[in-house]
Amino acid sequence: MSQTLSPAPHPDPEARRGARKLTLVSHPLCPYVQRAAIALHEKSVPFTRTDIDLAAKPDWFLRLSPTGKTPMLLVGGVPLFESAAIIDYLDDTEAPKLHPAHPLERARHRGWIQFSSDMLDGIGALYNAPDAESFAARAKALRARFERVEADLTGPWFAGAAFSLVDAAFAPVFRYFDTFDRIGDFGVLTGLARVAAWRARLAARPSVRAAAPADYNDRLARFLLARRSHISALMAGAL
Ligand SMILES: N[C@@H](CCC(=O)N[C@@H](CS)C(=O)NCC(=O)O)C(=O)O
Repeated sequence: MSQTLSPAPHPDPEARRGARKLTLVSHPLCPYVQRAAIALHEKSVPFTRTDIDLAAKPDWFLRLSPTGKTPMLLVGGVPLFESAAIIDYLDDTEAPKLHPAHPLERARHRGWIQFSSDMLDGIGALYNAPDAESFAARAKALRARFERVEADLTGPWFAGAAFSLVDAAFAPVFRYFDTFDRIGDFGVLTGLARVAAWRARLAARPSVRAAAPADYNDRLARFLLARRSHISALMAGAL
């Protein structure tokens, strides 16, 4: 009887990692990339980060990525796309687990990760608002989402004592406000005490600090100024 055997895993963990070299294809300002970088750091997984110019996407990237968006994680040459799928894969393959073990809780966490993606869309809508009126309406809509977060947040991390992928997904949301706060108080986070404590805790987490370049705030400020939107006009006086 013939038998098909898969090769035995190499006994050396470093050699095993080598067979599955990880490259995170990134953009310095991309909040979705930060999710993956945070998960990799939390799991102490070595990886190479390759930044690309999203205004002039390289051919190799377009060939590999069906969406043409960052992040893309190359796993030994296999392209993974969509940040939620990437962090799920990392959680399936690398310890410690950052998703809850219970399927019901895990599904709830995935819902909150999608909620944070919708908030990133809301942040994009805010910084692209063309005038004061639309800016105020978009700030109000974003605040309503943060009020919902304030109500559902357990603390000290989103779901209690353990740092989870929901924390990894929200950290880049808050990072925008480090730059927004230099421009003005848009009333989005005002008076949300539990959210404020969570934001401060996330900002101090080594994985969160390492997920964006040191000059992130200055890069983001330049990006916002170039939008020629309402926020750019506010910045002309504030920065
Ligand atoms: N749903 C995607 C969103 C990724 C995304 O929007 N990436 C942006 C940069 S932060 C991008 O690559 N934009 C370039 C483009 O859309 O052409 C995910 O979660 O990975």
